[in-house]
Parts: sequence; C-alpha cells; structure tokens
Amino acid sequence: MVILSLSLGDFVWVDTGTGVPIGAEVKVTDTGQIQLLDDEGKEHKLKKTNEKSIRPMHPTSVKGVDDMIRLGDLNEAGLLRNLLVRHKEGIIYTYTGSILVAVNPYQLLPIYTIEHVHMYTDRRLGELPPHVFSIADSCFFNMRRNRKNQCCVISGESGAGKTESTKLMLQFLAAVSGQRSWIEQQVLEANPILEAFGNAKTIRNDNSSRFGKYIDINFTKGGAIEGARIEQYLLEKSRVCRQAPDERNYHVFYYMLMGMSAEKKKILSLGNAAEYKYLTMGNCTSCEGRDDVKEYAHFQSALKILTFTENDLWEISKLLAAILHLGNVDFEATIVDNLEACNVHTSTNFKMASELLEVDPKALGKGLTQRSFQTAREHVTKSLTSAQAMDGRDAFVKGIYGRLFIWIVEKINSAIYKPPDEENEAKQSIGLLDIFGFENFSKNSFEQLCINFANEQLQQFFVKHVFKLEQDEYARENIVWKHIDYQDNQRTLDVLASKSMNLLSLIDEESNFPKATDATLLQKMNQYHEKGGIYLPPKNNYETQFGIEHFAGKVFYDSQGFLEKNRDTLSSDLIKMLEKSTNKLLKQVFCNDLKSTSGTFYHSTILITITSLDSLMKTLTACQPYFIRCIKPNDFKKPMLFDRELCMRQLRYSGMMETIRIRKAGYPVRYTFDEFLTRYRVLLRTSICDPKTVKGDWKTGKTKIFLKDHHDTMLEVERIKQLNVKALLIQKVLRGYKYRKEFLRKRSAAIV
Ligand code: AOV
Ligand code: MG
Repeated sequence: MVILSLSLGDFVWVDTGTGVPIGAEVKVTDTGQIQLLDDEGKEHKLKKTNEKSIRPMHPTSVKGVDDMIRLGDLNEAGLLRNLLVRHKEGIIYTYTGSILVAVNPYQLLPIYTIEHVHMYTDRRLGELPPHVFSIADSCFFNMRRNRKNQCCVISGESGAGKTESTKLMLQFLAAVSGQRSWIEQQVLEANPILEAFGNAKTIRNDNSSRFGKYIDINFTKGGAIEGARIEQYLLEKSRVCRQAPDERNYHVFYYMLMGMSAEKKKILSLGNAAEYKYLTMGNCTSCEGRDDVKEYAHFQSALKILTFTENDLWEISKLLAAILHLGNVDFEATIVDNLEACNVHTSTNFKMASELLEVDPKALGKGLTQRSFQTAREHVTKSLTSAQAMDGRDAFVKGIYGRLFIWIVEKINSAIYKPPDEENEAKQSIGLLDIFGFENFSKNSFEQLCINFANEQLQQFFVKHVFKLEQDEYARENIVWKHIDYQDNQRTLDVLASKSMNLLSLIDEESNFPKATDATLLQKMNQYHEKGGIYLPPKNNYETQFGIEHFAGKVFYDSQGFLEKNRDTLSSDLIKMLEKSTNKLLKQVFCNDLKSTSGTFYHSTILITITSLDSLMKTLTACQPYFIRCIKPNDFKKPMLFDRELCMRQLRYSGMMETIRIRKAGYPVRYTFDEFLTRYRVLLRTSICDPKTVKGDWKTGKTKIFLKDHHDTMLEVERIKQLNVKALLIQKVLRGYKYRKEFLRKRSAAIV
C-alpha cells in the first residue's frame, strides 16, 4: 500500500516479525535499488511480500519529542524509538507529562554545570528541554506554592541511575535554596560517607547501593535548606562476609587499605586486600575506574564536615580492621566427649581481633566456639563444630557492621537534623527516595526477596498514584472518562505480604520454630500457594528453588539459608562478652542489645523490612509525589549503546505505555475553585481569559478544575508575566509620584 509512495529520506516502521517494529529510513543502494536502513544499521530489501510489514512513521517519531504524550505513534515502537533517537544524540531525559524518564548515559555529560542550575531555576516544567533539574525545581516550586511536602520517587533496576539522579536533585536543591551554607554542604557530603559503607561493586553496577535511603530535606519558610534527615533501609549485611564472583565487599574496606597511612595500618596490623578472606570471596579487589586512594581522601574530608572527629575515624577503622582479622580466624576440628567440637587457631589475626575489640582473647575464643543456653533446670554449654563456629563468627561480624552502619547514619542525622521546635512546627520538606533496584541474578537469595519486595511496594505506590487514585477522582468529580487499563501488581503483593499465610509471614513464622528448616518452609509455601500462579513451586521434591512472578519478571530464589538469614541471630555469649569490652564505640553500637534483658538476640529481618516500608509508604502518601523512571540502556555499562530489547522490557514493566495513555488523556493538575481563583485572579483581564483562547482540553468537576501539565506551565508563566507587569506599573506610579512631589516642592520653593 505505502511502498509505492515511498521516497528517499522517508521514515517507516518495519515489522521484522521478531519483537517490536523498528524504525527505518528509505535509502538507495549503489545499484539504484530502494532499500530500508533500520535503526540498528541493518538493511532490508523491499519486496512485494514485505509490503504488509511496513507502515508509515508519524513525523513526531522521526526526530523524537520532548514529551512522549505528544507522540503520534502512541505504541511501544513509538515509545522505544523516541528514547533511542534521543539517546543517539546524547539526550537522556524525556518527559511523560511530569514524569521524567532518564536513560543512563554511562558517561559524564556537560549538562550539570552551575549555568544549567541557573537556567533551570524557577522555570516551569516543559518550558525548557527535559532535565532532572527541572523536576527538582518543580518540587521546590510546588512545595512553596502549594505549601505541601513533596517527594520524588526514583525507580529503576540495578545500575539504571537512581543514585546519580538523587545526587543531582540534591545538588540542585542545595544550589537554589540560597547561599552555599554550611548545612547545605553537610547534607551533600553525607552521601560519600553513606556510599563508603553502603555501596559496593556488583556485576550490575560498580557503585551499587546495598541499602535504601530516604533523604528528607527541610526548608525554612524562605526556602533555604535548614536541615535534613536520612532514613536507611535494610543494608545487605551478608556482603560483609561473602561476595559473589566479580563482586566486592563494601567500598570502605578497600578505601582504608589503599588510603590509610603506613603507620596507622601497622598499628592495626593491616596489609593488602588480597590477604583477607572477607575481601576476596568474589576474586575481585579493585574496581575499574574507581580510585580507592582518592575516594578515601574524599571520605575523610566528608567525615570532618559531618562532625566526625579524627578519633571517631580511628575507632571506626579499628572495628573495620577487627572485622577483617576475624574473617581470617580459623577453627580446628576436634572431638570432645565423643562429640564434634573445635578450637580457635590462635593466629596473629585472632590476637589482633581481640585486641581491637578490646576483649579478653580467652573470652572471645570461648564465645566463638561454644554456645551456652538455659534448659528448664540448668545452664548448659555446648561445643560448636567448626562449621557452626564459622557461621557464628560471620553472624557476629554482620552484627557489628550492621550496627555500625546504623550508628553512622544516626551520627550524620545528629549533625544535619534540626528537630522541629515549638514555633517552627510545620516544616516544608522535599523527600528523595533512592532504594536498591530490582534484582534478578543467576542465584537469588533472601536478600533479593527483600529487595524485590521493596520494589514491588514502590511500583504499587506508582500504580496507585498514577492510575487508581487518578481515575477514582475523575469518577468522584463527574468527569467524563474512559477507563484506562493498567498492570496492577497488587496480586503479587498480596501473595508476598497481605493475604493470610502470605509468603513473608510464613518465613517469619517458621523462623520462630527452632525445629523448622528451609525444607519445611518450602513445604508450607507449596501447600498454601502452589495454585495461585504468582508463586512458582519447585519442579520436584529435591529442588530448593521457588519462583515469584514479579511485576518486573520472574525471579527464582534458593530457599537455602532463608530462615537463618531472617533470624539474624547473634550468640548471647558474644553479647555478654561485649559487656566487658573497653571499646567504647563497640559498646555504643551494641547499646540496645546490651540493655536488652531478653537473652535472645533475634531480629526478624522481615518484620523490620515490613515495618520500615509501611512507614515509608505512609510518608510518601502524605506528600505530593514526583516520579523519575531510570532506564538502563545496556548490560555492559557502555555509553552510546542502546539495547532495544532490554529497554523495551523496562518500559513495559514500569507501565510506561499506560502511563503515557493516562497522562495524555488525563488531567494531572487540579485545583479547587477557590485555590484556582486566588492564584490566577491576576489573569482575569488578560487575553488568556478570552473565550477564544480558553477553549482547549480542560475540565471542571464538582469541586475542582482539572488541567493538563502544559496548562499549568502556561498559567504560571503568564501569572509571573502579569505580576511583573504589575510590579513595573507600581514602580512607575511610585516613581511618577516621587517626581511630582519633587516638582511641587521645587515649584513652591520657587514661588516662595
Ligand atoms: P542505581 O543507583 O540505579 O543502581 P547508579 O545511580 O549507581 O545506579 O548508576 C550506575 C552508574 O551509571 C553510575 O555509577 C554512573 O557511572 C552511571 N550513571 C548513572 N547516571 C548517570 C548520569 N546522569 N551521568 C553520568 N553517568 C551516570 V543500584 O544502586 O545497583 O539499584 O542497588
Ligand atoms: Mg543506587
């Protein structure tokens, strides 16, 4: 049909039969034949039989558009090509209404300069090309205009660019909120500290966040940063003892070994990373493109800014060194009273560990190799096998590191957070949420389940906000509306955490039974969820893997170790030993445990996760949200490489297609009539209120007026213009008045 009218330079869609149709340009070969060159550089000959597979391309798809709701080809192919052609030109940001899509460029772009900050300051969304600064500016503007707290939820899979986007938002907010003050610098410099302790190289991302964070930035009424509070979620503690191939432990260990002075290292008896078991499990001690020496210097200066003293750093280093030495402690198997037991091999590592923890080496040895417990009648001590001793040692180390991390976050907060005082109760704030992205490795465990559960919750927040609440409100306000379907992940969340006998509660319950094992857990999960379709049971009785249909794809988890990881138990003997330690920091990080009288040191990871995510969702729900969807363009961390299939998958599961539909058809900006009138009264006599211009696609509901994003932009721009005109007018009148007064004064003086 179209073939005949094709001319050189035209663009078409080619359906290759595999996946989403691809864009192609009409070219002529050397021999004068017409052919198509597609977006990936592949040639397609034109045959009659091909005709059906070719469709004309809408002009908006040829060069791409800033806002995807303007796309003429509103389908997956159009969406994908829009990001692709922009990515080719180095344009990484695109809007879907007010939602920002950010494709990771994997290279430093010159678009984050102070000039860009100025350029994007106090400009409405859509006035300038899409940019993360524009989202930050909108948050700031709306916080002050609507007197409502804002939040920005940044999502995307591991390595997609969430943490970088968060840092850029923060950088912008610090810059626009006023003079570069001490508190702003402190808020910014909290990041390198958090990343040192909470980020690591994984195969997906060289700087992967292994914890979630919510930074709530508080502003004064005048819009200056007054302080901030950081909430942390669920640090992956297992990494301290174990790393998958090609992955590293937390950055801070390598920083310290590379950057600390030789004398200090000598006191701590530290060598190179290669000497420590805890640092070599992944067979990877360096990270290309990361200069651990330089990072250590930055880390140290950041600590100073956040009021950590030299001594604090020294005490922290002592604990980190103790962890490394503990990892190298060996246990020798023996037999005591016909039972398997073990002894600590008293190496330099062991001596250093007890010296740095400031505990009696004998007590440490006993704590690591024996376990005591209370039976109904007496206090019994049991010897551990060397395997059990190693597990206990690892649990101890994870306990130290996890608590140290929490202590560090608290200390940062004590420097940057100013609790509300009586006269200044209601603070204005902008919260930035940056969690660990959705993960699917070849081997997934309990940690991945928790991470993916958190991502499910965030997706549900997005779905609720963008699809559910929005369409409910149209119904409430009697707005004529054709329902838009969307992928709801609520069913997965039900199976994970809401239904009775949900998976997380089963894991938690089993953790409470001393006799339960990972196998009994699996049996129960099968029993209750085999048939639902969300939970995918193991293929046979020997398999330990089960699957879950997540919004972002199927993930298979190995149930081995689930109960132990959830229990996160610490030996009460080791805690008792800490009571006698003279190491102040160590005692401080364990202070809650030392105060505890229960005698069991069991913290259900699931319970902590659910409680903290619940409270996060409450916080988010109370804010006006912005969304940034980060997209990872390829799996090789490479610039200028756009893997269409990988990107399509991310666009699909994040619900981008439906988002564009609803944003195109919907009215995301709404005011009560009162609010609207108060704010835009100044426009009453302008051409904007001329019945001819007023047409356009906006709606009045029962109590509110409903607008498109671009209306909001236009109204705000006009309002500022009008206010400026008025201000000028007033100035003129005043000047005129002054002039007249002067004139009269002079005249009367002359007359006299
Ligand atoms: P993530 O936070 O989404 O992953 P990051 O923000 O750490 O991902 O980004 C991964 C890497 O991509 C960064 O270290 C940069 O090298 C690069 N990158 C991302 N955004 C930009 C940008 N705007 N400009 C330049 N480079 C960028 V994870 O935390 O693993 O889910 O748990
Ligand atoms: Mg991150």
